[in-house]
Formats: sequence, structure tokens, C-alpha cells
Amino acid sequence: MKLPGLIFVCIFHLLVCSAYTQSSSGKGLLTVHGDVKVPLTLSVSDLDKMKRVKAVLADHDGKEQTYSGVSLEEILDSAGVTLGKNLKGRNLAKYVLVKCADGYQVVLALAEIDRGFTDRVIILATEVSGKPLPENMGPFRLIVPGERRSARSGYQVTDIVIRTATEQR
Ligand SMILES: Nc1nc2c(c(=O)[nH]1)N[C@H]1C(S)=C(S)[C@@H](COP(=O)(O)O)O[C@H]1N2
Ligand SMILES: [Mo]
Repeated sequence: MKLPGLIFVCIFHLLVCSAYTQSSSGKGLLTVHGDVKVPLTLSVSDLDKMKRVKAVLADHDGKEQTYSGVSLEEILDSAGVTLGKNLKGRNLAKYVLVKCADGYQVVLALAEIDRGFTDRVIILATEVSGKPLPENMGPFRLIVPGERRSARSGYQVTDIVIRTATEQR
């Protein structure tokens, strides 16, 4: 094959691959909904415009990786979730369900996210080591630092849902 033909094939291949990865990880958007004042649909560029913070998480080999993104507290705050002075009484029974593209789900309590309760900063990351997350993890990964296992650091996050635990007395 001559060079122009080869270049054409390469470009075509790239286009097909990028179209495929976009559809396989949804539309690359994250939605924040449930018990919120303002439901949000966020893209990577929306998160790029917010205050960027870092969090460290050890990978499978025990090597520490530095992720960067936006604090989950700030995202929930912009959705009007009851944090800060409103995180008391019945609102302490609220939890955050984080859903991932492969069906993986993890739960956090609001009090694990609120600065008034903890110094730990949980983030929604879009980058690791200064580069966009690899396809199999991105575009959004929850980073829950400071735990012995990284099991709650769900990758390919698609939904953040606020719910209230309901239990009959
Ligand atoms: N979407 C999704 N996220 C996930 C998982 C998963 O199966 N699906 N596994 C979790 C588990 S059990 C671990 S230990 C870490 C592994 O992250 P690492 O590859 O950075 O070590 O990802 C977590 N995030
Ligand atoms: Mo794990």
C-alpha cells in the first residue's frame, strides 16, 4: 500500500475507534440527581472549569498515584445537596449512591463528604499523573483516599444519586 493510502486507513481507524469508545462509555457525561435541588449533567470540560484538587490512591501494586479532579463536596454543593449547616437531623440519613458503567455501585454517607465532619477530601477525578484517565477508568473516577482498600474508588462513574435511608421505626 502507498503512503497516502496507509495514512487514510490510519485516520479512518482512529475515527471508528473514537466513535466506538464514546458509545461504549455512554456519552461521557455524569448526572447528579435524586434528593438534590438542581439536577446536574456534567462533562469533563465542566469539571475542568471548577476548582481542581488532588487525591492520592495506591494502585494494585501498592504504588501511589496522584489523581486530580473536583471535590465531591463541591459538586454536591452546586447541586444544592444539604451540606454544611444543613447537614443535621434527618439529613444525616442521606447517602450518596455512586453508579458505574459496569453496574458497580458504592455508597457514601453525606457526613463522609462534608468538611464540617472530616478533613478527608473525596474527589471525582478526570486525570491521573496529569493526563486524562485511561479509557477503562474514565472519564470520571471516584477517588476515596485513606482507606485500606481502594474498592470504593469506582471507575467509569455515570451517576451520583442522593437518597434518604428509610427505615420504619
Ligand atoms: N466500575 C468499577 N470500579 C471499581 C471496581 C469495579 O469492579 N468496577 N473495582 C474496585 C476495586 S475492588 C478496586 S481494588 C479498585 C482497583 O483500582 P486500581 O486499578 O486503581 O488498583 O477499583 C475499584 N473500582
Ligand atoms: Mo478490590
